[in-house]
Amino acid sequence: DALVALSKAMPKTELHLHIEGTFEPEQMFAIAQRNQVDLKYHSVDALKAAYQFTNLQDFLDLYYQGMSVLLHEVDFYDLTMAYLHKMHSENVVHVEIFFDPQGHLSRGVAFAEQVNGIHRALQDAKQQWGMTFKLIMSFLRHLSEESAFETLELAKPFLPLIDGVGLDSSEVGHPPEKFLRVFAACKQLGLKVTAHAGEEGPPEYVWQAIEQIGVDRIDHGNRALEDDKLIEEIKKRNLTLTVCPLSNLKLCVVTDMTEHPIKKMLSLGLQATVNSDDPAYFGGYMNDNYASLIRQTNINKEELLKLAKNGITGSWMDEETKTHHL
Ligand code: ES4
Ligand code: ZN
Repeated sequence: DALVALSKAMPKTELHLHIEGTFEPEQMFAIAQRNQVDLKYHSVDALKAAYQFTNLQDFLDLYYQGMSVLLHEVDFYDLTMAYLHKMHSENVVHVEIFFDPQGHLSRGVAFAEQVNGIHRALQDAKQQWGMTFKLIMSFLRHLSEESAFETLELAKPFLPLIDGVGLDSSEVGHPPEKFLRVFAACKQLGLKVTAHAGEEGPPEYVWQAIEQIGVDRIDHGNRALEDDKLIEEIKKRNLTLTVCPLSNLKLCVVTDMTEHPIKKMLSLGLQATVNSDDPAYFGGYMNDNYASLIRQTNINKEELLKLAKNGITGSWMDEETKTHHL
């Protein structure tokens, strides 16, 4: 209908996207073959059939298996370019993408191979289409803070290519405060900071991300809605929430899209945005996320435009670039 058409046509940003989560089964098998790596699943259909998750960990187990075929710079380039090509076709004008260096370092893939491949694709997309970007390295929270510090040390020669740091993977049992010192070190280096919080974890983890880490935004943040004081704090600090509707549905953070709280977030005055998280695993890219919200919630035109605008104001673009995109 008309709103879906509008959502497709409007310029959009992606602020919450794991590049390893854009690995489509067809490309995964092609790169596996090229690199002579064995996948546990033996066909595209068998792999796709496994994409049924009841929680975050179910998904993460498959996500780490999938990324295990990425070995060389060109693999990271091809993965990123395929994603950026799709996003250009969906009128996405700016992307801020996460990568998980520890998920590759543990397999002997050097930091340089990862970051150079991803960054070269981002530069090519900027050159070809004027698509702007930020690159965010994410620490795996199920690993130790010491491992995060080691990763930061390996990243140091590449800091000109990296804009910020994030915190992802298994949330419950791994609160933000576990990474207090490494995030302080990142800030000292001038990096922007975000963290997944309140996806499965309690409001307390969102408080920690804000008060102890001092995040510049919050990834997900759904469970912040359980705490009125926390809602006020997020508003006071003008923190953007990078909300991921189809992800929330696939990982059972919401039971049905009709129950998705994004309208509630907007009505509370929270700066919510729409993002795709791990689109190859969750059943859709940017436009699919908007279409699903439009069809399943009674979101209106003003809310739609506000979500897209929040994606620009909540991004880490400089002010001049924001003005250019607004
Ligand atoms: C993730 Cl949806 C989600 N949550 C936490 N960590 C992640 N890594 C990749 N996708
Ligand atoms: Zn995520």
